[in-house]
Amino acid sequence: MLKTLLATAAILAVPAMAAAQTVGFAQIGSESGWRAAETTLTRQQAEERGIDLRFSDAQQRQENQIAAIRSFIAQGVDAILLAPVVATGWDSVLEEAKDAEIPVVLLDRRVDSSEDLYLTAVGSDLEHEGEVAGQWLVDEVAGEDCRVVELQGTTGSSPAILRKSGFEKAIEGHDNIEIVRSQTGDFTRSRGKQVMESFLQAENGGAEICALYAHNDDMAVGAIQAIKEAGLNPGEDILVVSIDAVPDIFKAMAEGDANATVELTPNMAGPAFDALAAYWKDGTQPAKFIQTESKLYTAADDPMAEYEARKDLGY
Ligand code: GZL
Repeated sequence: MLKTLLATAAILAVPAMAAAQTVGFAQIGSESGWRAAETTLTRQQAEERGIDLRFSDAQQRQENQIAAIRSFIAQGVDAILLAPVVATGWDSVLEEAKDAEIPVVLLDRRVDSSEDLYLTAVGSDLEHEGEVAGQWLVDEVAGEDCRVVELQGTTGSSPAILRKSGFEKAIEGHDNIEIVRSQTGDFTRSRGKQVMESFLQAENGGAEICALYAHNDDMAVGAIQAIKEAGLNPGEDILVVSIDAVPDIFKAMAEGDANATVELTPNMAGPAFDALAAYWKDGTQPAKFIQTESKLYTAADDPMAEYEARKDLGY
């Protein structure tokens, strides 16, 4: 009798397996290699944690992300991940998530909404990335005159705004460096190539262009193709500096076609799920910003080894 009672007590004492948490992920799209890797790693991180991940690809359209968030709210998910395509226009839908008591975690990009509308934001210091890229160019040209063309990211996105301001901060006071043309390439290879072609055409075939600063590697890779088709040597005639550290930029570096990149980790979901686990467990409030590292890589850093280290990460 006692044995039965003890056995029964033991069974009752075992906490029921926690039901799998369900998380909705309102992803921007698949505009770049980096974005594809972020999606891949988010799925992997969710699987490792037994999280049921519901995924939405917004094709870089804010209205699609807002619709996805409303759908996740209606499904009663336990949390929402949002990589906001642009920085404005989120207050209303974030209020709806808050009213439904569903925590929202921002991944990668930022919003101009009040901090009380999201649990935390995981991302890099976007302005610092621009400063690192700008400082590399300042050091590289060492006082020589340098006319720069700039491929901006998606208009209105926090990376486009902050990577621009960061680069400008770094070159401030260095009158030998001037941004002579600047236009969005929307973070894609195809647009990066098209806009670079227009820069080359407008700049006497590129003879007076000293450097390209691209807000991401994918636009830089597209621009490299345009520079080659114009009969110039990317990485030599026109220096190439960009951001993300995707595998193909390291391949370009190894071939002498690119010079420097600033790394952006695609694993933002790991820290996000860790913060959510603590919040679900006992309501722990994380810091409002969980910063990821930004590291400079140049052609001196064994680019093919860096390529090999990244090529299977889902870029
Ligand atoms: C930056 C991120 C950018 C990447 C691009 O934080 O939002 O979006 O640099 C991606 O590759 O398209």
